[in-house]
Amino acid sequence: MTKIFISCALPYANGPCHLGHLRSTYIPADIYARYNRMAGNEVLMVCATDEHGTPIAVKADAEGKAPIEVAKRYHDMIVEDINSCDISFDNFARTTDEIHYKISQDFFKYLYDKGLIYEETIQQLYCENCGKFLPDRYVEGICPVCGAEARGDHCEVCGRALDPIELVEPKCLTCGNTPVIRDSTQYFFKLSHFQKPLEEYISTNEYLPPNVRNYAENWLKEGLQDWIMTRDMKWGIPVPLEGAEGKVIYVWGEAFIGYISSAAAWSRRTGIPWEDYWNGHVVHFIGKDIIYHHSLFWPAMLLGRDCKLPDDIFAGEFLSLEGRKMSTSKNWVVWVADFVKDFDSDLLRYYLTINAPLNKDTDFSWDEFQRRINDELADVIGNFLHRTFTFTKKFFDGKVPEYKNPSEADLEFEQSIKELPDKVGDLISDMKFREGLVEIILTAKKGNKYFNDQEPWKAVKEDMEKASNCLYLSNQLCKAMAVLLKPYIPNKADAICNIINIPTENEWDDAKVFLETGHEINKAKPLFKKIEDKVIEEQKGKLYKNLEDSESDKKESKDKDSKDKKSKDSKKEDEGEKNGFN
Ligand code: B3M
Ligand code: ZN
Repeated sequence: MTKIFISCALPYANGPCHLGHLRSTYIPADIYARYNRMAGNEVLMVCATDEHGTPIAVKADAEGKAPIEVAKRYHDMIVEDINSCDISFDNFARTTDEIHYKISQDFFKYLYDKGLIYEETIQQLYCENCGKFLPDRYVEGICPVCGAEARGDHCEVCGRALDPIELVEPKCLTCGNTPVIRDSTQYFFKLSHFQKPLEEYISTNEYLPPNVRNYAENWLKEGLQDWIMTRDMKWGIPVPLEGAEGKVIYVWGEAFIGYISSAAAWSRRTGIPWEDYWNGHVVHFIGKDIIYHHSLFWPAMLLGRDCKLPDDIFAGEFLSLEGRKMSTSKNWVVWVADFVKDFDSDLLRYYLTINAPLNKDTDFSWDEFQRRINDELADVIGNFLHRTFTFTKKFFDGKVPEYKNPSEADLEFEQSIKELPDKVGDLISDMKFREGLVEIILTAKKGNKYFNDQEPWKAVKEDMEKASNCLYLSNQLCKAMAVLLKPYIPNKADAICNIINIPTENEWDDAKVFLETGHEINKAKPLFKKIEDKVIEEQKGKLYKNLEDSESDKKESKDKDSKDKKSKDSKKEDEGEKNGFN
């Protein structure tokens, strides 16, 4: 038995969840967690909302609200989204929880006392109109590398991380004025100090997947620079040092600690020490855009804090939508809350898993979603279950029949059923979630072929033993699937268990135990309905309408801006005339 610590990247509390979040982190982490629990390992799976930093502060300013109000609103939405998809976190916390402040400040202090954090005075952008420094997203301008419009900390077009001071034509996001440069004292983390141990960590860690290793190796080749760990802003965790009033810890300097503070809150509640899990096997599930942070910055912080490093960092690649990059600002996105209004969340879990392995970028398309649900879930799995159950009811009084004198075909099919649990389990352990699901579908396909070949509808009249064997084995595959599908589609798996009349909580190896002859099953109901074309057309219609609406909203606000500007300019001209300046 192993203890496993699983975390998912902490979502910023500035918007609800969309399909991208689910695909890259929550669903794979949940499959892994559920499987491991069933396989007898002890799992602690945690997450929290990331509530500091400019993403939330800027949103709050725009709404004229306090950041904590905005964070709370989105925290609640995110929790609902996550629950609606049955993601089985043991604890889901907030980085504004008191325990998180305490652990983060202690962590900072520890690094500072060890000489791993030092002070330096640097130049930063300051808005004289707003009377504040402009960290990260508080400033916009032109990317010095690619010339696109960029935010202070990041250019979405070329993907580069930026220092706001590098921006060409910087403008204060709040008031639009051009900022000035001012000196400010900040605290830096000696990341450069960890070059060698990180090289060692990345090159010797047998679990790291190739995408994480490759990215990390490239950055290590460029050489690590020290990291600025603080910001001049109000919203955040105060720097716990004398003379650092008005400064907060940079959001990326404390967000990771959310993994630990969420686990510590769980320990408080349960009395079980989270450290035992951290000292077991630690897996972080993240999106690929934050590989840098997790493969280098976080391990360096942990090394500085004299802690064990994560064993595995699993980074899901991107999900696009109908062939275009997802964008929340353009409303080119499918929100989880909208999806679950119209469909069972298991369909989403199924599609986002089967669609592509996680180490490949992939696309969500409504047509492809419909095709996979109809052709695979309904026609392959649903059909096999339904024909087995209805046939058993009709010809065997709802009882699992006898198995005697198996034929060659029976033995071969029996073998496939018996091998399935280990095959799928090994693949999931190996983070090959899609491949595990493919094995289940292929076996169900085999089941359908076997059923067709045995022709039990004829055999009940001519060769009862053949019909019995066929239904005996078919029920065994249904049972195995009820157990093995649980990590993937937990609701549907429970519904199958209910029809088969077995408990819904199973161990993985229960899939290997055959139902006894005479075991009574319940009445079948159709589990997977086909999705009609008109339903898909409606979804596509909504999506494109959202895009149009957001484009026309933008146009309106642009027109309004330029009108405002014109009226300001003409006002200035008026004043000029009055004062006789022209
Ligand atoms: N809050 C979200 C992101 O950049 C960020 C993750 C923090 S994980 C410690 O995807
Ligand atoms: Zn300003």
